[in-house]
Amino acid sequence: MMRRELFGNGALLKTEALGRNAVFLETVDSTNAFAKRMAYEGCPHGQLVVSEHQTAGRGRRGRGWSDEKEQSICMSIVLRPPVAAELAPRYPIAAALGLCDAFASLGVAAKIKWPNDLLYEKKKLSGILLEAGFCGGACFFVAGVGINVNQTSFHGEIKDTATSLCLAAGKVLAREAVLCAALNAMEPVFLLCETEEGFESILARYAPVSCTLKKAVDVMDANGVFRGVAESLDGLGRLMVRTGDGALVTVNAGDVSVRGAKEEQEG
Ligand code: BTX
Repeated sequence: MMRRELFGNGALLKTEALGRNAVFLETVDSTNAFAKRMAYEGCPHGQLVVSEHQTAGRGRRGRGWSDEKEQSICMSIVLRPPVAAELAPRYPIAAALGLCDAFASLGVAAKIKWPNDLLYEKKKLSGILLEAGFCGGACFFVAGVGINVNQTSFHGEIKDTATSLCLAAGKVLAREAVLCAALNAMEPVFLLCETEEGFESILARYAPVSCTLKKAVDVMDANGVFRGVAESLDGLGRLMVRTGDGALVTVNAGDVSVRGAKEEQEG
């Protein structure tokens, strides 16, 4: 079990709001579902829900997320920023950048596969699921984060596509330290989402750690697959893809899967 006393005693957690109210669970269906229920009941900005295990961990677009008890981090954070719901797509981009900073501080140079997968040597270390809701006339977001921390092997469909911080860093990591590093790094990046200039500064930092931008990509939407070059992100974090006939197509994270054109990893 993660040691709660190591987490919130001020030694590791440096945030103003993220994680200052925290629920630690043994097992839950999904921390995102639990956090959403707390958000509807009025929990504060920054509320954290952590579980040792999820029985129905959710990925994007109906996919699942698996964990290994006591080896992973499954967490969700309730955000109540003073922004319109339309800005929601900025938040998974910000979360990915914050996690990338956190992993770098732990000695792991991860890359971000748009919109929000953290990869190490092309294998998935971490995934983010951003969900939004409305309550009391204001929107809230739930940022769900799954991190493979100390797993040394994976099974089933992710056997060859997943990795962990432990495998990448070559050592076992204290999950409390990883959790606090993640919260410490995400908080300032979430704040930057509130202004245009702030989000521009996120994009400037995102580009060098992206393994999608400037690459050929296959975009799969409801109508099929098209190929192009991932040129940039727009002010909402949507991917701008230049197709072979010169058109610039805006790609929404919720609608498509993007894959490196050389049949790399799907996400
Ligand atoms: P995603 O849809 O980008 O990725 C899901 C896909 O990733 C799965 O279909 C599977 O192929 C692969 N996968 C599943 N589990 C793992 C894993 N542990 N490591 C590597 N690859 C995996 C990414 O969705 C968003 C995941 C968010 C998970 C967090 S955990 C806390 C919170 N609660 C919740 O229910 N979801 C979020």
